[in-house]
Formats: sequence, structure tokens, C-alpha cells
Amino acid sequence: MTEPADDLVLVERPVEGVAVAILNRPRVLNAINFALMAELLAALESLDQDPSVRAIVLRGSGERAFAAGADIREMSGATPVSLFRDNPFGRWDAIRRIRKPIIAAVRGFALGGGCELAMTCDIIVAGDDAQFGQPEIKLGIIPGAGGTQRLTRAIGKARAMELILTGRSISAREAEMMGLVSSVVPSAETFAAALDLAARVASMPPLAVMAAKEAVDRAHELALTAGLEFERREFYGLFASADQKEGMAAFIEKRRPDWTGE
Ligand code: CO8
Repeated sequence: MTEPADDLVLVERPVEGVAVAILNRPRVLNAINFALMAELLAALESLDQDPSVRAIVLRGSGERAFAAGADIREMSGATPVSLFRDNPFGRWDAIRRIRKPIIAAVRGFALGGGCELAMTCDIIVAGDDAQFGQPEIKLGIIPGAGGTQRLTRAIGKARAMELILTGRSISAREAEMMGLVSSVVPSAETFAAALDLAARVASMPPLAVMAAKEAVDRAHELALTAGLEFERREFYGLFASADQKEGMAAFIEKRRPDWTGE
């Protein structure tokens, strides 16, 4: 099912358990304006509530870009007052709270806010034509939606500092070598590879998937002892689920498990 073509975000359901959200401003390389971000958040929150969705793929429309950043034309008119009053970046915090895994399928440019959006996802699958970067410095600003924090955590201080201070973009291969992306595939296969990965995640028990996402996310935020405690509580908690009983029974009985999400 595809929404009307003038939507800024399209939602499709190509395979069972997986939803695809598509940034749909191809003429401006899917530049992220405030309205697109509002639509994206609404779409993701709705998919997060839908029990038939177990994993989400996020991609750009067209072949040239995932997203070439915040919409510079729109952003150029912002003032500290308008930004503080409207708090458009507050939506980024809400995306972080989506509990289902989101896989970014990146072809072409993922720059500025586009790179930040990809990094807000849980896994990045890159086409070999992908370019990642935080070029904000060339506009007289700095990354504002997590770039200084997430890129540093992903690739380390020295490399993040170099990229953010110079605005240099990196290729998909460099991004893979630095640990920013989980895999690089031929560009034409990017979406299919992300979809395949999402389908594999969607075939796993959904409570355990959400718990695992939460626990891995905590690794970025908590000291080791607190993170280990969090993991242990999630682990213990899953023993209250029907899927834990089913998963272990299926192993012992040498059959495929039938997950209920309960
Ligand atoms: N904003 C608005 N329009 C854009 C953007 C953008 N970020 N990127 C591309 N476009 C438009 C171009 O203006 C052009 O439109 P038109 O045909 O009307 O002139 C069209 O897309 C095609 O782009 P180009 O002709 O420039 O294509 P090229 O192949 O020559 O170049 C590039 C591609 C290298 C990607 C080039 O377009 C570029 O440098 N774009 C800007 C990249 C950039 O600086 N991004 C960072 C923006 S700042 C930011 O993201 C801050 C994040 C803050 C938080 C996020 C909040 C949402």
C-alpha cells in the first residue's frame, strides 16, 4: 500500500512484518524540512504502535540520496527565538524512543541531518555509492541533531573531529572500516539488502527484539555496571514471556518456534 505521492513520507508494507518509510523529496535530495520531520515522526510512531510491524526500513526516495541534510533554504531563516519556541529538533528525541528496530538503507548522500538521521536508526546498510558526512561547518554552524555525539561514539574522537571540523565526506567503504555502517552492498541492492535484514529481524520474537534494542542502546548511555544491571533485568523479565517458553521448547523438540509476541 502506498500513500498519495505528494506526501513527504511514504509508507509501504512490502513483506510481512516489515514497514518501509520513504523520505520523499527527491528533487532536493530528500532535504529534511520541518514538515517532513513531523510526518516522519507521525509515521514511525504509528508503525511502532502497529503489532503487525516488527521492523522498519528507512530510505530515501530516488537513487541519489538518503537525505542531503536539513533543508538549508528553510533553515536559513531560523532564529534562536523561532528554534526555541518551535523546538523542531525535539522530534529527534521522539524518534529515539521508537521501540522497534529501524534499519537505514543509505544510497548516495547522507549528509548533515541526513547522516544524523541514519545514525539515529539502529543499523545502517550502505550502498557502495553512499557518502556520509557532517558538512555543517561549511555553513557556519555545527551538527545539531546528534552528529557531534553519535558520530564520535560510532567512529571515535579523532576521526569524528576531523570530519566535523573539515566537513569532509566519507565513502561507504570508509564508513564500514570506521564502524559506522554494518555492511556495504552494490548500490542497486541497498534497499533489498536492508529489507532482507529487516525481514530476518521481523522473524525473531518481538519482545526479545525490543528488549535487545533497549539494552544495546543503554550501552551508549550508561556506565558498565549500570548497563549490565539493565541487561540482566531485561533478561530475567523475558522469562515471563510465552515466547521464551516457546523458543526453548522448540529447540528441545527440534522444531521451528511459533512466536506470538506474548
Ligand atoms: N537543503 C536544501 N536543498 C538542498 C539540499 C539541502 N540540504 N541539498 C541539496 N538541495 C537541493 C539543491 O539546492 C538543488 O536544488 P535546485 O535544483 O533547486 O537548485 C537540488 O537539491 C540538487 O542538488 P545539487 O544541484 O546541489 O546537486 P549536486 O549533485 O550538485 O550536489 C550535494 C549534491 C553535494 C549533496 C549538494 O547538494 C550539497 O552540498 N547539499 C547540501 C549538503 C549540506 O550542507 N547538508 C547539511 C545541511 S545543514 C544540516 O543538515 C544541519 C542539521 C541540523 C539538524 C537537522 C534538522 C532537520
